[in-house]
Amino acid sequence: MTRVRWAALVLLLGAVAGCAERQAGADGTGKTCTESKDSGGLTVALAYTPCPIRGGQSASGHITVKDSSGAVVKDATVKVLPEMPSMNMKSGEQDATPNGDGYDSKLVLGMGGDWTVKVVVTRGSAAPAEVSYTLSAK
Ligand SMILES: [Cu+2]
Repeated sequence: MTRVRWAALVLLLGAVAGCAERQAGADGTGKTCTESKDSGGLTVALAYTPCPIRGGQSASGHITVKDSSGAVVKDATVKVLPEMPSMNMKSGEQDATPNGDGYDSKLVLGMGGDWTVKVVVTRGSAAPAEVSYTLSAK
């Protein structure tokens, strides 16, 4: 490849990267939505950013768990399991990491469309509590 072609390629790649950054800023990536569900005496809230989630991109999730008295549960094991029922499709399972008042997890919805995001909360030897959220990826 000649020097001129390399220069053109570098310019082209720079233009593509710049475009992606502008789009990320313009479509409100900072917006967070929260949904809450009850199961097995626990209230499990899922906050996710951006809202709506973009199909094929990694979003961030933060899960908080409260017991029936409203106390924050920080000693649970939390798993996140996204599925796309219409296509019998599953995305990568995530183990959420304890952080502050809850648990952090990536949320990777592999494509645009309706997803069921199952969150399984296990405490000690108790039966796991399971909640599902319906999230639409754009
Ligand atoms: Cu799919």
